[in-house]
Amino acid sequence: MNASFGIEDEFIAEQNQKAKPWLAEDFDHLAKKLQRDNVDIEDLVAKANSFRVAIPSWGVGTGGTRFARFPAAGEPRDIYEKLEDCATIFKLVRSTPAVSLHIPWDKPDDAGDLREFARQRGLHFDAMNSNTFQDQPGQKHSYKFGSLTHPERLVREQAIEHNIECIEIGKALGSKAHTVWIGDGGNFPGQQHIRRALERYLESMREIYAALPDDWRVFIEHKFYEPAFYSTVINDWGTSYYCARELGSKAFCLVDLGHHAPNVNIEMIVARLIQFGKLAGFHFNDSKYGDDDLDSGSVKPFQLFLIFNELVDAELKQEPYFNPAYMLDQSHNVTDPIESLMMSAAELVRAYVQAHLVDRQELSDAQEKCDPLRALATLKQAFTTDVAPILAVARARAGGAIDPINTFRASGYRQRKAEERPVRRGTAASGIV
Ligand code: RM4
Ligand code: MN
Ligand code: MN
Repeated sequence: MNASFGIEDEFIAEQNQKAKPWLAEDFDHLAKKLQRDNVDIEDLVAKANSFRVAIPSWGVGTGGTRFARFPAAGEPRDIYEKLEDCATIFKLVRSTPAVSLHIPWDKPDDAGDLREFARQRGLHFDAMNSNTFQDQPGQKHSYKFGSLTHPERLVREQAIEHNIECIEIGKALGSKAHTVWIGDGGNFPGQQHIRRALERYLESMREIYAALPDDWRVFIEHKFYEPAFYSTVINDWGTSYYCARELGSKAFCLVDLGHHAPNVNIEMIVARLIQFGKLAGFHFNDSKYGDDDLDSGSVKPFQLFLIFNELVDAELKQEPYFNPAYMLDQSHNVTDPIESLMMSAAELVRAYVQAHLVDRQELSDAQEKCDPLRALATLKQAFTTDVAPILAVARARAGGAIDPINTFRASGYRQRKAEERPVRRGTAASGIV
């Protein structure tokens, strides 16, 4: 590959220089304020620095709705260019060293070469993702009426094979988990025998499970509707939990925030899965109506905080089997994907740090003494604390940008990529379509 433009460390340092004086002022002020409650700001900086969230390869391309996709200049055209963009995000925000691949969208010709390309940029590979919700050119059997639960054995076998291939590729890339989301279900009442479809799912998943290396986990991702608009096979966390239990100790339940009906209490689902030792992790995004794939924290930041409140509570109590994998899963239709992903990563760190600010003793006392007002006030106290200086200091100390979005814009990265990446005719869209 020809030399390609990258944002230099010196450029980031130069940009940071401009923001340093006011950041120091805000940081000192916040440190004093927190000190009054016996909170050491340095502990929170350390927490911010320890937080990690994976970037989905498909998130760095422009997404689309079922009406249209508006491609932007300088979008990545293949997995190497996607990794370049992921490396840029990592450089600026420092909390995103892992990338999650979707197969066959990102199927590498040479997994060893891809792994090395990632390693040179400080990146590694998070969970693999299979795709049996679309047909690929040249594919023998269609997934129009399902994949792992299709009535025909041959279709199910093809879908199982594909998942096993994802695991094989993942092994070569150093991944340790495989996520299965299927679109299987029915669009009409009566289309599918509801119980039989779930039996077939389990039968197929057992074969995939058997192909997992000992140190791998498999993540079951539920979703209440779409593309099946009447009945979806893995429609909720209860079904997911049942399947994970049936499969065994390497199977866990993954929570994609957008895969729930509006107003569902997702933090409760999270708490339940933690309690049952089956929480796989997350696909973070936000939504107003359904699987909107909006940027994390853009619509319901308080919900995000309450989810992290459960996660931090479990972290501090060292709950067994608690090892959640964090990933973003968003579709960027009207924003620059790199900017959206950076802002979303920061929103997660914000929620994580704020959740660490919750006075757990105070909360527990309020709960035990049946004082709901005090309990809510304790949560609100943490949620309304502006921890932005902590996030910025954490990023800057790790070599990242104090202001990632403006540093990115000032670098001219996207314009440079528009020159380096002219549209290749006939190439598929790189985001979700
Ligand atoms: C699905 C689901 C999966 C993701 C695809 C692209 O709705 O969220 O996690 O792999 O979209
Ligand atoms: Mn998802
Ligand atoms: Mn989704």
